[in-house]
Amino acid sequence: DEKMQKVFKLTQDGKNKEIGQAVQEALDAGCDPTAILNDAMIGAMAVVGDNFKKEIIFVPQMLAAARAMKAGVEVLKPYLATGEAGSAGTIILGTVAGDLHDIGKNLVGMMFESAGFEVIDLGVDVPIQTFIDEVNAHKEASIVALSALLTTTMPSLRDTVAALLKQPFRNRIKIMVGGAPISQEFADEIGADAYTEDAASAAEQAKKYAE
Ligand code: B1M
Repeated sequence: DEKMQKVFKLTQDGKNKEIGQAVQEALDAGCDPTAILNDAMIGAMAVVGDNFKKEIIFVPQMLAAARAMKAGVEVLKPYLATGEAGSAGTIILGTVAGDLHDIGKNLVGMMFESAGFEVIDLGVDVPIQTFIDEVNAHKEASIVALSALLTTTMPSLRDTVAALLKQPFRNRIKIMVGGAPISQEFADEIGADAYTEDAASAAEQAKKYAE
């Protein structure tokens, strides 16, 4: 579809000024919001990642694509997040130390909110101690959700989970992990309670914990 193609291209080319309107046009034309997100925007990011690996593009272009994706998601957000915010519980969310990627984490946060959770988003490059302090500060929190996007920050995810498991609050929280290089096998190995592949299934899992 032409409208979807445009969103794809503007994400890939990092056109953060134009993308909002293109997303709106796709929505107005009846394109499915989830398809716009998955096929057009995340699809474009996969191409961007590929081109980066092949050294066709470099960090600045990757960053521009990320900005465009964020601008596009802002327009999509009301169409994706349908649930009522509030009462399902509180989730502490962040990208682990050493890792600056936040688009996937933000989508996970959005889906949690949409599933009725209060989300405390600690951002990116979050030190282990910050996670511990925030869980202590929020007695109502029942889930800690950790994102890691680099093979080089998988050890950081491992260390964060290990530190959380040692805390007195361990029995009060479930530890959820995810991100492109993470697998069920790795999650099991490091002792996380749950691994999910994408934002929607992360929210499904959190809902199961909240039941
Ligand atoms: Co980076 N980067 N990056 N990058 N970047 C990748 C990840 C890479 C695969 C590109 C590539 O080489 N093909 C590669 C990693 C390779 C590896 O690990 N071996 C890479 C690299 C190498 C780097 C740098 C080292 C580059 C450099 O400086 N030389 C550097 C590292 C910086 C750091 O973190 N310390 C770097 C920097 C950057 C930017 C800052 C420029 C930018 C990020 C901007 C930002 O996030 N604000 C960036 C980007 C944009 C990418 C790619 C192109 C896109 C990432 C993205 O947003 N994808 C990426 C290539 C790719 O992904 N194909 C790449 C879309 C997003 C929706 O997907 O985050 O996977 P994702 O989230 C998914 C799932 O993983 C899951 O749900 C989401 C979908 O619903 N999920 C969870 C995520 N967290 C979850 C948590 C859960 C459950 C599910 O439960 C708690």
